[in-house]
Amino acid sequence: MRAWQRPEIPKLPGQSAAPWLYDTATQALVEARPEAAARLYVCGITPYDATHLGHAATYLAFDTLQRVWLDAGFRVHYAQNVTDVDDPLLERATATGVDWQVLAASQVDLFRSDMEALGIIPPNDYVAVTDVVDEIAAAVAQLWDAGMAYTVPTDDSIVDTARLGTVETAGSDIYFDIAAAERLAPWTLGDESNLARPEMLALSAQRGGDPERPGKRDPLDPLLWRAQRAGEPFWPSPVGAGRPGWHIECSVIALKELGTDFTVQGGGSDLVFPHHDMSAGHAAALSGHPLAGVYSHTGMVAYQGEKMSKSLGNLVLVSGLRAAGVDARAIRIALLGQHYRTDWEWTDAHLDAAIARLAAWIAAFGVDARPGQADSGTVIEALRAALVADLDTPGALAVLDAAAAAGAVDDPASVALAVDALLGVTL
Ligand code: 5CA
Ligand code: ZN
Repeated sequence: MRAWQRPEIPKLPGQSAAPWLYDTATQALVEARPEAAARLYVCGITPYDATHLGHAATYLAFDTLQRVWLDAGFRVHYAQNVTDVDDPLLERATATGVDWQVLAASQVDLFRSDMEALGIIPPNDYVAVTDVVDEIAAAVAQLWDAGMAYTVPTDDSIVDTARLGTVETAGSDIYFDIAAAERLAPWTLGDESNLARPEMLALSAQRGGDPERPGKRDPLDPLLWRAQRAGEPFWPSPVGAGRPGWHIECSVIALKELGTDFTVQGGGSDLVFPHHDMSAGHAAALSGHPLAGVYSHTGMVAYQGEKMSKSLGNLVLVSGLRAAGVDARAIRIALLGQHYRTDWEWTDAHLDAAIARLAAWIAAFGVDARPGQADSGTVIEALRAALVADLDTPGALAVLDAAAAAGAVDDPASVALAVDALLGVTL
């Protein structure tokens, strides 16, 4: 699928070191040092109610990571999915009387235009789930053949019988067998999330799982393939007519585009469990290798006291701010003003502060800035040092604020170039 226009990223003299990132799996800072090319997967949107500032903050964090890798001299291979068929999207389409495909297409278009306006680096591979359903079904069949999947009968599916070995699916849903995968694959439940079972059960119920469903071997076993239901989209497949479960989509797309054991798997902290634990489990079961080396998660942006979320409807949309005439650079600076791993709450004060910052930086480093005595090279190195240390964007912004407040630098254009390359803000 088409992504969006890539921003110009100037090449700077000198270079960053490889970045250090907090890894959710090992709960430690680790050096995200790729061999030649960094391979990054970030979970993409479920296309409705896009693009709110929580989404934007998450994609901006991984944009910053890529800018540091590029500045450190690495190539970057970046893949992202679009969950363009899943329960919440279908529910929204039904509730609003809009065709689900029309809803998804319009929201992906809006997301693209927001990402482009914010100067976010696009993925090299932007993959819609509906474009890889055959590959996902083949992966489900592979898990079945390997003894890591089982059927759960349904009472409301439209029976389409496929034969899996000696078993007739007879309109059954197909689940991942966590216990079998733990025996057969290099993976253990909780490897990424480090959560205990009671927390897992609670989160599974909140985040698309079905721990209460009868007939499952383990309440936490996630759905791999949902058999066809009346009024729902479906695809004929070797595992029966139906549609993909959620976690398997990201495993299949990531393995297809990036291969195994890629550099960083990313997304918001709401995806740590079950989504990233399970996608890593599926990928290990399919490939015999770990999914990724580092599991990186962004904090949640709240608004009016709660996590900004489509289901609550407490949203500030990037497109809304843009339509109100807000400079996209100020939105970017407002988001960069928070560390990517902290949970924080958006208020208009963040935007006002960002607008003031942008003006001060333009005065100090923009085309009309007059050179002075302070050493620009020191400012650029301090900027790099902040970002290398777990993407400390508040630290990077403080470096620029201090330099702007202290009086003129000797080469304002070189600082402006670094702000453009590393923070994606053209002064
Ligand atoms: N399609 C799935 C991932 S496969 C999904 O979670 N889609 S989403 O549209 O709900 O979210 C898209 C991305 O934004 C995810 O990485 C998610 O973790 C992140 N995200 C969602 N809400 C927030 C928020 N309030 N703050 C920060 N990040 C968020
Ligand atoms: Zn995902």
